[in-house]
Amino acid sequence: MKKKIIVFLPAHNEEESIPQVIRKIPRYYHPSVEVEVLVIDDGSTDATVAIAKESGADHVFSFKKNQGLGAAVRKGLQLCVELGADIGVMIDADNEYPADQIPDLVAPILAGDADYVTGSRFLGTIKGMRWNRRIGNYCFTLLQSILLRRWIYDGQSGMRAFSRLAMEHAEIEHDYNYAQVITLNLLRKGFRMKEIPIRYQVRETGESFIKFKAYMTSVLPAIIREMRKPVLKVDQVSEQQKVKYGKHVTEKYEK
Ligand SMILES: Nc1nc2c(ncn2[C@@H]2O[C@H](COP(=O)(O)OP(=O)(O)OP(=O)(O)O)[C@@H](O)[C@H]2O)c(=O)[nH]1
Ligand SMILES: [Mg+2]
Repeated sequence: MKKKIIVFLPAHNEEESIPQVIRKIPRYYHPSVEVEVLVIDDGSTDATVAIAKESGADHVFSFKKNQGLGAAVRKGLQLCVELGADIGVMIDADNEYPADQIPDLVAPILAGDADYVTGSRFLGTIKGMRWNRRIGNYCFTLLQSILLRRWIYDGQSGMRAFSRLAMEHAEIEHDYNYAQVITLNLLRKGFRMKEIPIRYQVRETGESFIKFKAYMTSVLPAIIREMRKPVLKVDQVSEQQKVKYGKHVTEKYEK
């Protein structure tokens, strides 16, 4: 049976870049997968929604008012589950991340080797990231590595894939962002994470939502809340995953 992959894009006023991202998403790259595109429009006031539909988005969900990136990703994961996805992929709508590498991102989940795969810019290539952003990325990634007691290369990636089980269990502690808290949450629950190298190119259009003060005052307290809250381990995740995404899928996929 075909595996359904839903690629979702959280988007806030990205009319210029969203068509380029949607058009780059590989749709028919293998006979045993089907790919759909979902846009989570977070109260955009430009033509993001109309342009996303024109560019081939299969589903568009709109928040009437801007809710924040954390809320948009939470909604994206929930809708992927409701729409019957076996795998959910999130990718930023600002055309900084390589949509053509989505097949590489989902491969470890299809193979049953991981539940959560992130695209790592620091294992791959980076074009145009400013030095302050680079330092911020290193610091927040190091913090996650320390809290989880395992090495992470890129804790703020805007390109990630989730197994269905991971989507069902992922909790996002705050509405402002998801990047750090979702990794802490999934790994604390025992999900298996893998990072793969990706190419990254800083945005050429639109505006970054990151503001230093808001980032510090929202993200740090949310990390503390996430680490303090008790979570249930998802036991035997690997066994369930192996049954669900058996090796035959991988073998077919690799041909
Ligand atoms: N839901 C939601 N999404 C947003 C918001 N602001 C930005 N986004 C989307 O989230 C994604 C990432 O936002 P960016 O502003 O590029 O943040 P970033 O990539 O971490 O930062 P940069 O390195 O500056 O690009 C993009 O697809 C945006 O359209 C927002 O307020 N709400
Ligand atoms: Mg960006």
